[in-house]
Amino acid sequence: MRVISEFVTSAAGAAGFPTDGLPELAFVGRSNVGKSTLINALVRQNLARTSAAPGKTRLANFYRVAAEHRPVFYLVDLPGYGYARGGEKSRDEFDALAAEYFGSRHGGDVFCGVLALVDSRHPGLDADLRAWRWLERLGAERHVVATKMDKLTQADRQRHLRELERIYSGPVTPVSAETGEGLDELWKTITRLITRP
Ligand SMILES: Nc1nc2c(ncn2[C@@H]2O[C@H](COP(=O)(O)OP(=O)(O)O)[C@@H](O)[C@H]2O)c(=O)[nH]1
Ligand SMILES: [Mg+2]
Repeated sequence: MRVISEFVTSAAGAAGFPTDGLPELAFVGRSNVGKSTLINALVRQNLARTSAAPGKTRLANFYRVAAEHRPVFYLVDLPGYGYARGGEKSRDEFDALAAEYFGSRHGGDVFCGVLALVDSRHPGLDADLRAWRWLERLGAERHVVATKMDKLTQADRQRHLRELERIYSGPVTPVSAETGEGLDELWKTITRLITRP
């Protein structure tokens, strides 16, 4: 599959969000869960800035993506939530910008789906569940992605995936940006999420 992607803009608030009405796919998850790395793996390009030090993305970054047989859409890299050492500040930044982002998208003209990323090593974290419920109240189309599967032992893989599917009451897509596991499967889900029913 051919994928063409480009950085479009960074926005600190609604005034900076794109206005051309393309569908959007937002990446939501804790700082350091692997949002930017997964974006790069999906588009096979070094598009999003990644960092070993959590809590670096303070803005919503928009990337325009044209992939074969799919509508052109924006990938949206939102700030991570729940980075303890950043304290309340980074949580507030996620909350404020995410609320503004989803507020402007929900019920508006822009069609927006969400990938909720959770670390496969830590199923059922409070911060992840809070974000998941919050997205539910918004009525957003959501799908759970378990990141960093390469870090799990064979025994933990099945155990953690079953646990995640129980907690989130539905299918979870296991991925690894390191090995490429699950990326083709995830592209199928993305196509569904960015296509208006
Ligand atoms: N082993 C492994 N490390 C990963 C994977 N995805 C991300 N990472 C690492 O996790 C750290 C945080 O990734 P990043 O994409 O910046 O997280 P973000 O804060 O959610 O955008 C970086 O050191 C990445 O190299 C993965 O699939 N496997
Ligand atoms: Mg990031």
